[in-house]
Amino acid sequence: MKKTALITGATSGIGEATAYEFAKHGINLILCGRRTERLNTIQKALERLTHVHTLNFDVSDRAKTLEAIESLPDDFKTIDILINNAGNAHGLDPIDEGSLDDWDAMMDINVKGLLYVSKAVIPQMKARESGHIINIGSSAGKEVYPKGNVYCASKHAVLAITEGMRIDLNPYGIKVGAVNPGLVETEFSKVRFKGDDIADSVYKGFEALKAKDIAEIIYFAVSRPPHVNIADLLVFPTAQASSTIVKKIN
Ligand code: NDP
Ligand code: 8X3
Repeated sequence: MKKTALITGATSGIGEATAYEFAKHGINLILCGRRTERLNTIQKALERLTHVHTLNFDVSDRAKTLEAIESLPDDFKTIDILINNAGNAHGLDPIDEGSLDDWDAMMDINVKGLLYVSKAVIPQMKARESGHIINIGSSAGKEVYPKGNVYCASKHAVLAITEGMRIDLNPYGIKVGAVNPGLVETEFSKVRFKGDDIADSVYKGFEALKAKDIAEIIYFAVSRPPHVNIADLLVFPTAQASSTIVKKIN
């Protein structure tokens, strides 16, 4: 029987690459994001490989999130795999200089958005006593770096929520794990630096991870046998040793 996965943040980067990887393996897809045009383009590309449904909503909008997931047609109502991926960093500033809007965005999207989506999906997994949730954390969820303050806090929260989910959902046989990447070359830096020139320099001088590298790891995690749960993975590019140590060539 084909499985169905709901992926948040499927319009670019890691989420989009995971959609392609899952489609290759015949997993039915519910693709979520705010950019409708991109959702439509990806749906068109992947419909040749699998069944695809799109949901256009902002994860930080509680009512819209619950409404969107509630609106799923019968064919897509049973969600076997949830990939909580939507999120971004907004800004990189010392704690006293950070923008309140950036802080709100990171906590509302990376933390509360993940909770809202999970709240909408978990009851059916619990009722079926099966399901798999993968939260996309970050190396920033394991280590705080200069000026990373609130982004790091949001990703530390993702890790704590992952552990909490794993404990609370353990009686129901639901797998819960986190994949925590280091530097991945996506639109992430463009969002963080709001299109500033600095965004282009983030991945210069070393080979960063590609979104596909993480997508393949996510597929590996969801394709393990029923008794195996990959609980927590930290994935760096070879050039990276920690959040602040990256071997670069000029
Ligand atoms: P991208 O910017 O390429 O993708 C972010 C995705 O999140 C987009 O699809 C975007 O879709 C979606 N998204 C953002 N805000 C919202 C929102 N309010 N509501 C719904 N969807 C939203 O970045 P990445 O692929 O790199 O990031 C994916 C995840 O990986 C994030 O959680 C990020 O923190 C994490 N991560 C990234 C790393 C990196 O170096 N790139 C390293 C470690 C972790 P849309 O704009 O269409 O809504
Ligand atoms: C993304 C990795 O180091 O840019 O979560 O915070 S980092």
